[in-house]
Amino acid sequence: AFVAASDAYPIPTSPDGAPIRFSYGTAGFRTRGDVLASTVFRCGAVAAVRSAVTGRATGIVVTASHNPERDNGVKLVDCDGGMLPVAWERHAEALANAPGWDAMRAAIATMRTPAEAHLPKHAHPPAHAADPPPPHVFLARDTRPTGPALAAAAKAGAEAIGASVTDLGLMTTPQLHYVVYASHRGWPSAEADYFARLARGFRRMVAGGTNDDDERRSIVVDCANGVGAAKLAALAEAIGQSSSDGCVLSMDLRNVAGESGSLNNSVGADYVQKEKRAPAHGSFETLGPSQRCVSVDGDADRLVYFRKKPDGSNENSVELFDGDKIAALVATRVADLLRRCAPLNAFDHPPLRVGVVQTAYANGASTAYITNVLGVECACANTGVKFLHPEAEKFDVGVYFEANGHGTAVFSDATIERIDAAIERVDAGADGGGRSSIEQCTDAVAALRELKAMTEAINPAVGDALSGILVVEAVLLAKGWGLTEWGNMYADLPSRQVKVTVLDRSVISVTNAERVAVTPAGMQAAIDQAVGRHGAHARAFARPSGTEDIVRVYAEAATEAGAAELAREVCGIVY
Ligand code: NG1
Ligand code: ZN
Repeated sequence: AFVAASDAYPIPTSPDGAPIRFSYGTAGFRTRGDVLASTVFRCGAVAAVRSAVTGRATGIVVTASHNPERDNGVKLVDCDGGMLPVAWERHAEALANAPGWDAMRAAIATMRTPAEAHLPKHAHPPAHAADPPPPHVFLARDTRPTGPALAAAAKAGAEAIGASVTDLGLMTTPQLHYVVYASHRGWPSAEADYFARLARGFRRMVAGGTNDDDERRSIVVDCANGVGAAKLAALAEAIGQSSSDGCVLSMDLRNVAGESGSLNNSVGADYVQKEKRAPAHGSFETLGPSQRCVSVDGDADRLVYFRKKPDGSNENSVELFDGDKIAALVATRVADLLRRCAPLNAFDHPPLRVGVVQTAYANGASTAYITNVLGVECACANTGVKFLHPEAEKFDVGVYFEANGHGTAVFSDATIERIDAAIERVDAGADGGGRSSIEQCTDAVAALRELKAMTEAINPAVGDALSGILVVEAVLLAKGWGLTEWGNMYADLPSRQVKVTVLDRSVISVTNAERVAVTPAGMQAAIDQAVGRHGAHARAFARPSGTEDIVRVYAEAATEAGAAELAREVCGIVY
């Protein structure tokens, strides 16, 4: 049925008549929306086959995240709510490019071989292995104009394989991940359950806190004219923004209109982080330097905070609080809370391992802060959430963020069980010494409850701008911090990120979390020499992008001039 239905979704051709080739990049297939129907139809089939193989529901999101509005893309969500196994990216690519019926049948047959199952670590076995449930796929899309037609293609592809499809309409990427994650665990997984969970976690994190200061309470949110706008409005409602008493956070949503062509257009987290400028729309130029602002991207899986530079040298240049700063803030709070929990003796045997996972793009000052000041382990992974998330899962509590603002905190199942068990003991007054000793531990109990609340406010499946905002706001409120105090954690080293266009970026191969070039011969030695000339704090690397046909050069140094000069030198070496 599938191969027959595929005739309605032919592979498009480029102007020279050759079929367009589609590749699965850092985050799925992504290109111009008007050529994607065949790919999305076939991805519907991949999601359905993946569901059949795992015996669990999978997910598919039609989105191109921070890309321009004319683009679209498709991200596949594995049955545990995480990313598709890397081996299956190749299967998806084989099916997307299969030239005819036989090639399609062969690609699907390969996916179905038991050796290719790659079941996720936490996958529960199908309830009735001998009589597996019919495949089931959750589907969502962002606000792009090509979204409805492409979502219909995804649905057709999955149904042609025999899957039932739950079309959730407009959703952020992390919402869809959460739906699949929750359904896998047998939890309520409707959109309302997602909002309720986040809001409950947030309210409990800030329990007892008050915020009478209007300026401290309000944040201005740049929604990138994307799907995050409507969802943030719903979230604001869920945390009780409109109720008059007890409101501790009020969100002023900007760039919500979603007029044609406005998505990610000089707005959104990617723009703000890369340009270090306030969004060009939404009247940000009228805000003062004390106003806390946050930008999300087109599918609301990234967030960066910012404020106007107090010196006002350029009216739109901003002080950025990027993914590194968010990770440092969250890790600090987790470490604080665990320290305060110590009198409860809940996490000593064995001690909880807390870690932060970064990529090579993390500012060196953040790595130094986490390691030397916070005393928390810091690991470095390859670029892309599919590499960071599994690294974070190696810790009991793993905080991971890419510098661009994509990340979350992962509490292992065992850690959550230990937190729950400790809360049960506290509630039963059964902490060895009995009720009186527990009452002596008021602060420890408050810390324990806040830790539990944080596990609820955070999206456990994947990085999520909505839950990220709640967690950052709750931590700032609890610490009594504004952006100045947050910024004082550490000062970023001056850095530059530059794109270099080369004939063939694949000649560059890298190792050691992408920080060292293996090929072409001599390139790394030349980079080392350049770095050596720039003294203490200098660091640089070059790697081929996984989402664009370019090489990314990154350099940092003790001074702005040094970083710029080092970046220029490394670009010269690459070129
Ligand atoms: P590439 O193009 O592979 O560097 C970019 C981002 C990643 C990640 C992916 C997916 C940088 C340096 N790289 O990957 O962090 O977000 O896109 O969207 O920002
Ligand atoms: Zn995104």
